[in-house]
Amino acid sequence: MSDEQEDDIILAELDDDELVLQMHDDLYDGLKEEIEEGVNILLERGWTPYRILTEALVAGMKVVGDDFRDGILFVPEVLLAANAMKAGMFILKPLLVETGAPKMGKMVIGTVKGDIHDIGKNLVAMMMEGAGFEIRDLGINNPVEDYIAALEEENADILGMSALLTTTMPYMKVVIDTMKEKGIRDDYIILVGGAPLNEEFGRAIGPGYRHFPLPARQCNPRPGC
Ligand code: B12
Repeated sequence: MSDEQEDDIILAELDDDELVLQMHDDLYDGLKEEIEEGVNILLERGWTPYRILTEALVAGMKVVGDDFRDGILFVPEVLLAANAMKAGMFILKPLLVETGAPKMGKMVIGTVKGDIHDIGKNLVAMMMEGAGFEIRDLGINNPVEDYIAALEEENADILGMSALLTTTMPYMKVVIDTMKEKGIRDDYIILVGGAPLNEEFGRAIGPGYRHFPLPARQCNPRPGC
């Protein structure tokens, strides 16, 4: 969309449906200030924080995720979109705590030892948070001990691991095997992700592989999901 056309749109003059669609476009274009404005307008119109999160932000990010997967969007655009989404989440987060979005469970997530690629992990954490999961984000470069300690401390339901390098993805198996040795593997749903992973790898290391975006309802609530 050209700047001229963009200038013509006054968000406050759009009706709710038009505004939500415009916010999807603005997220796609990484327009942080417009997202903040849209969120505030919907709040003023009486939308619940949870409805704004799911219908305006999460639904918009799904388009971004799909287009990234399909090679239509590239890393810089995804980063901008994630940044805009974060700005919207920043407004909504305290309100969500107050109003209580449905709680789906607790997830511990981090990139595996040796891997510092965290863009995808951050996106997944944000989307899971948007879907109602409480997130303990361990950041990058996590040894197995950190995952296990956090799972126990948090009494978590889900472990999420991310790896972007062919040299670091085998570490996921180290984590899963250690969990098996300790007899705690079946206490958790394990999700793995990262560009080099595929379904075959997922089956080989244990957990069923799910490609992001992952709507919570698609996650089969049993070990091995
Ligand atoms: C950005 C980037 C970097 C940045 C990372 C910045 C950051 N903060 O993340 C920097 C510059 C630091 C970097 C460094 C390196 N990189 Co790099 N990097 C990339 C690049 C361009 C994009 C990765 C990315 O962010 N994609 C966008 C996100 C959104 O996608 P994603 O991570 O795949 O996540 C999606 C899914 O996979 C999934 N997902 C991800 N995690 C999880 C977790 C769960 C639980 C679930 C359910 C889903 C899920 O959901 C996400 C959304 O759809 C890729 C190339 C590429 N096009 O992939 C190379 C790439 C991954 N890097 C590569 C390499 C080699 C390196 C270096 C070794 C380079 C070097 N010689 O130093 C270092 C390694 C550093 C290290 N130890 O980790 C190679 C890996 C090759 C290989 N076969 O292993 C790639 C493929 C580039 C290439 N073609 O050679 N890199």
